[in-house]
This record gives sequence, structure tokens and C-alpha cells, in this order.
Amino acid sequence: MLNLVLFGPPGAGKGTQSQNLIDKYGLIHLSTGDILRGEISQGTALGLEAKKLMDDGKLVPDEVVIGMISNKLDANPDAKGFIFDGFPRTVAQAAALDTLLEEKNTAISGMIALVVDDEELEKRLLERGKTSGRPDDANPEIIRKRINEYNNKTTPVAEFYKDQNKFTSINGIGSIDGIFSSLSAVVEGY
Ligand code: B4P
Repeated sequence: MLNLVLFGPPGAGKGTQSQNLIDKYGLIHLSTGDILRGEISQGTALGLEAKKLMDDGKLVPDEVVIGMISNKLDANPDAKGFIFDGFPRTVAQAAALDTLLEEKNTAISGMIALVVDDEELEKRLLERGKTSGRPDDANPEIIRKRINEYNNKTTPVAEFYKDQNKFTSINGIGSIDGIFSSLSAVVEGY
């Protein structure tokens, strides 16, 4: 099985490149951001709780997102593999993911990080905010809060995979096709 973690700060291009990876490798896309936005649009209790945190640029509690991922893994027993996009975002989530995959006799093949500087991230997210309707993309203050959450809580996740020799980083600035070529070259090595 091919199980990829696509890593990087908000706006690094994880969602964009996930779509390319699905098309090429036939993997199942698990984006915690997309799943949470689905809960919000359906008006579920979980969605209502998540919306308050997301609109304020904060992370949703670990147990909520781990439960969502566990359900999705169970719902796809015949998958060729998964792309984890926006998950794990904390070390606790990373450890839980290892356990969930171990129970299914599989493991993470590798984490690939997209490296993009803060100025470019802010520019991309504000641009997307003009049309996405996402409240968390609409103002610079919330965007900076999301980047801070990433620096404080999510960057340690890279160390978790470095310790397992499963970490690679690539330049996330440039054309979408060019970045996808670099990504594919890493995936071909797994
Ligand atoms: P996400 O939905 O994961 O949102 P994101 O970090 O903004 O990444 P996304 O994938 O959407 O953006 P992309 O880089 O592709 O999370 C949203 C919120 O949900 C979090 O803040 C948190 O509250 C909550 N959440 C989600 N997962 C969680 C978890 N595991 N634990 C706790 N809370 C969680 O693209 C950005 C823009 O850049 C796009 O407009 C794109 O067109 C553009 N772009 C992409 N590549 C480009 C390139 N090469 N050049 C120029 N522009 C590019």
C-alpha cells in the first residue's frame, strides 16, 4: 500500500497537489479540512463545534479529527492507499495514525513537505479568500494565527517522521506542474 502524508503550512499547496496525486496513483484522499467543512455545511454538532475554532484560525481537538480519520479508514477496506492532507497536524495525531495503520497491517510510506515562505502563503490565502467563501481565508490576522498554530503545534510532526527516516521536503514555490514533477519523483522512490 502507498500511504502518503502531504505536509506544509496553510496555503502551501497540499489540497492542490493532492488532486494531482489522486489522478496519477488512484489513492483515496483524506483531507481533514474538507471533512470538517462537510460537517459544517451539514450543520452537524461536530461541525458547529469545529466552525468556531476554524473561523478563529485554531486547531480542532485531536480526538475529533482522529475519530474522523479512523472512520474513513474503516470505510475504505479495499483502498490501494491514502493521501493524508492536513493530517496529522500534531504529534498526538501522528502517533494515533501509526497505531490505526498498524492495526490494518500497513504503515506510512513517507511524508513530503512543501516549503513555502510566510509572505507567499499570506498572498495565496488572501487571493483564495476572494472567491472561496472560507472565513479563515478572509483576513490577514486570522491567516497569521493559522501560520502561528502551524509553527507551534504542527512543525514538530516533521521531527516525528524524520526520526523514522520517512521525511522529504521539496520547494513549494513555482508552477503547479513543476512542483508535481518533484513530488512524483519522491513518490516513485517509495
Ligand atoms: P485545511 O483545509 O487543511 O486548509 P489549508 O491549510 O489552508 O490547506 P489547503 O490544502 O486548503 O490549501 P492549499 O495549500 O492547497 O485546514 C483548515 C482548518 O481546518 C485548519 O486551520 C484547522 O482549523 C482545521 N483542521 C484541518 N485539519 C485539522 C487537523 N488535522 N487537526 C486539527 N484541526 C484541523 O492551497 C492554498 C491556495 O494556494 C489555493 O488557492 C491554491 O490555488 C494556491 N496554490 C497552490 N499551489 C500554488 C502554487 N504552486 N503557486 C501559486 N498558488 C498556489
